[in-house]
Amino acid sequence: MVMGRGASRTGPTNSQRPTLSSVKEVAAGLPAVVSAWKHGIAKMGPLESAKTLSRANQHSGFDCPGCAWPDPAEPSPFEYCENGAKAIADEATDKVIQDSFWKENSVLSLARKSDIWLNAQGRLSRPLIMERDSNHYKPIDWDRAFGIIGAALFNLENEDDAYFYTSGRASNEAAFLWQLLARQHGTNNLPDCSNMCHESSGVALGESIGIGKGTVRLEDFDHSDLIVVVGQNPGTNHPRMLSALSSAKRSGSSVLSINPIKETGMRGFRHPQNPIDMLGSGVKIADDHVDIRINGDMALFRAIGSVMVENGWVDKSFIDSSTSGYDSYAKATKKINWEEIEKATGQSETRIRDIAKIFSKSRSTIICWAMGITQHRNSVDTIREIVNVLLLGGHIGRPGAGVCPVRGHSNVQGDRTVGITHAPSAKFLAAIEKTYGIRPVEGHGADAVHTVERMRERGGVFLSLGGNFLSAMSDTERTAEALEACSLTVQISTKLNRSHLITGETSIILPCLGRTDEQVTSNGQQILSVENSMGVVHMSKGNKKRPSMSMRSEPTIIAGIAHKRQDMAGGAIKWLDLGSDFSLIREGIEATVPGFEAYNSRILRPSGFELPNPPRDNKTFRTPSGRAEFSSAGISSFTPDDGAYTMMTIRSHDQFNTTIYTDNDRYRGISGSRRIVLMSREDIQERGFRTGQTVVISTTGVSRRMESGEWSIVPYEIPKGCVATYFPESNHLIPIESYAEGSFTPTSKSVSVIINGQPPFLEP
Ligand SMILES: Nc1nc2c(c(=O)[nH]1)N[C@H]1C(S)=C(S)[C@@H](COP(=O)(O)OP(=O)(O)OC[C@H]3O[C@@H](n4cnc5c(=O)[nH]c(N)nc54)[C@H](O)[C@@H]3O)O[C@H]1N2
Ligand SMILES: Nc1nc2c(c(=O)[nH]1)N[C@H]1C(S)=C(S)[C@@H](COP(=O)(O)OP(=O)(O)OC[C@H]3O[C@@H](n4cnc5c(=O)[nH]c(N)nc54)[C@H](O)[C@@H]3O)O[C@H]1N2
Ligand SMILES: [Mo]
Repeated sequence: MVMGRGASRTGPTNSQRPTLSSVKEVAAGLPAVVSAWKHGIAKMGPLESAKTLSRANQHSGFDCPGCAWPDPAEPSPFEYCENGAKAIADEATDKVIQDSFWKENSVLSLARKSDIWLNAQGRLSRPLIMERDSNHYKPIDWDRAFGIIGAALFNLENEDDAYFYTSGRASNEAAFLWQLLARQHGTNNLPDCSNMCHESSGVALGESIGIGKGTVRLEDFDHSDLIVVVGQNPGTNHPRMLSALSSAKRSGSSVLSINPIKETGMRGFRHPQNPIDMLGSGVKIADDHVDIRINGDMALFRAIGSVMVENGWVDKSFIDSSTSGYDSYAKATKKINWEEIEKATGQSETRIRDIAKIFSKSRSTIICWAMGITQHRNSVDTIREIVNVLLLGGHIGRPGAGVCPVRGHSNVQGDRTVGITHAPSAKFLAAIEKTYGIRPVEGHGADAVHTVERMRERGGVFLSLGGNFLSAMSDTERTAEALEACSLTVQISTKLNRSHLITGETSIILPCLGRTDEQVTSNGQQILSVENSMGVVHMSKGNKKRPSMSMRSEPTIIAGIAHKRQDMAGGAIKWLDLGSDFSLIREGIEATVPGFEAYNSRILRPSGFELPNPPRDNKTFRTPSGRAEFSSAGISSFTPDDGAYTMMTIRSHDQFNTTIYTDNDRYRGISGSRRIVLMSREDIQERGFRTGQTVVISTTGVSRRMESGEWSIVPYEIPKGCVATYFPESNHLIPIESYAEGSFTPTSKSVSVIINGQPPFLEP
């Protein structure tokens, strides 16, 4: 076992100070159009930009890789947003990394480059290997690469020492083959980005309503009275959701925002394709904003529920006919202590009573949430509390109402549906056994947190279908040690990132085609499919000619690895057929996953097809009681250690997860640096800090030292005691042992940190 090549795990620290301007009041509008085109033209050229962007989210085009927001039944000719355009341009770039690059650059030297620089080198175009004791990647042919990987898997003494990571851009077809490879190999170790993302939503919704997904359709937005957006920044991360919100507002809906920060997208929106909007001052989005303290949400929703129960503002007939556990919940609501609620939420009793009144007046309420809710220790309880409030009013299975966890990666929901899970059901495994004649192992495999812990202890073989595990995962140091303890790490990727530089003894990179690329195999042109955040499965067809002939489709690559492994280990899955004719994969999905009847024909319908959703379709709840379950868990909220702050790690406007486009965050008025700490003016004054002053952030409550320097103080409207930094840089400060109870999602939004002025750096 080696302990790595000594490469930097976080890259250089940009010590440049940020330039500050005012926070923007209106999202999208002309600046967004200009920015979208700037990114497109710089990376694809004007003609290609026009051609490629015009196919985004169209019936016959590709699914935008930018997020999982659904497309309207009749998409507009410009069904993309500024940030979707950035994601598309980033993938569809003409720039390709040449072979000479790998001779000129060792991984040690590459690790000293910034994330922006790494990503800007262009598409990965050739299979590459970095052999043991070497510091350089060099080209290898596909067959040899597959052979090395197949043998490494076959030679493992313990099948459970293999880990199959998935990032949420993988199509249904790629994801299904990936889990099939893992199951045939003999493990359920399928960590995925969902473990760091909406896992808490899946767990909580499964317990409360019997399905780990949302229950609203896009049309429901226009039929709702009240839309609550909690712990989510749609202006940046789901910009097309602002069109849905502004349209809902025109139909008479009210929008309530609950967030420690009043994000620009929630302030105002100017639809970039609506000429009236573009001339005017934009639509005001949030009618009211609750500036909640970080992780005060469970207390807030319990208190709202308490006021509703107290006043009898509940839908008795729904509660009687469709739910279970109401009495103990009602009892719990009577026990709340307003002083504690006020402390946790930062909101007064009077204010919360007013908010409860808003809920009580609504006949159809939708609650949307994302990472601000899912990445805390008590996330599962918090989400169940959100559901409690909806159950009180009967807002499940009614038009214009329901739960809406807004997914991140464009196909993260589909990946789960088709079997990417470390906790497969016995029913699914039985179907796999019947269809493929293999005997999958039972029981839970490793999720992301357990993957890090186990690989760090025992090493193994780590294979990654997309993503950037090193930078995305919490505790960068421990994650690096885990990857470096492996005998082999394999990355199937489109672009260069830090996970290619912090590797196992041997490291292999396999360049794959992305969403925007035409998928051609030895069997001709193929189509792929994905599922959006609202359970609609549809086709995705890229049209760009591949920038290099040596790139392959993801399913072809997976099948290549699986075929070599099966050659040695035995088995009868027709891997090479599956890897060249994707309709055969869809037949396999149809045979093993409910809801995919006639997959190959239904996928050709212009707007795809909807998967069954029992709570939404007919108020059926597949819980043990057969009813929706109220939760009466004790109220909890995060309290930082003495003298410490609660830190949330969030996204800027110019990044897609670990892919950083620029150092700017236009809506928040910050440019030139990402190493910033948003802090309230009151805290700044109390501590005697100055704007732009450099500080050191240290995590408290861990036995080892977790410290990170060169962060600049930025005054911001954020509750006292709460601070914010950008992910992924701040992953350095999140301990691997800090995760959500029940879902094991790293607590990226509640970290206890102390912040101290940084002594001036003295040249030795
Ligand atoms: N352009 C772009 N689009 C993306 C992505 C991207 O990086 N860039 N990433 C994609 C992915 S994978 C995902 S999961 C989504 C992420 O989408 P978001 O969840 O919107 O992303 P974050 O930046 O993590 O924002 C979290 C929001 O929650 C708030 N928040 C933090 N803590 C709390 C809390 O305790 N309570 C409340 N009420 N609010 C809180 C923060 O202020 C912030 O507004 O976006 C997807 N879309
Ligand atoms: N501190 C903190 N940490 C977080 C979060 C946070 O809010 N705070 N958010 C978490 C969340 S919500 C998520 S989803 C994870 C994201 O975790 P990941 O999904 O692992 O990370 P990404 O940055 O989306 O992965 C980017 C890389 O994917 C590859 N890629 C892009 N497109 C394709 C494709 O089509 N095919 C293949 N094979 N590869 C492709 C490229 O090489 C690119 O460099 O991060 C999590 N980490
Ligand atoms: Mo995510």
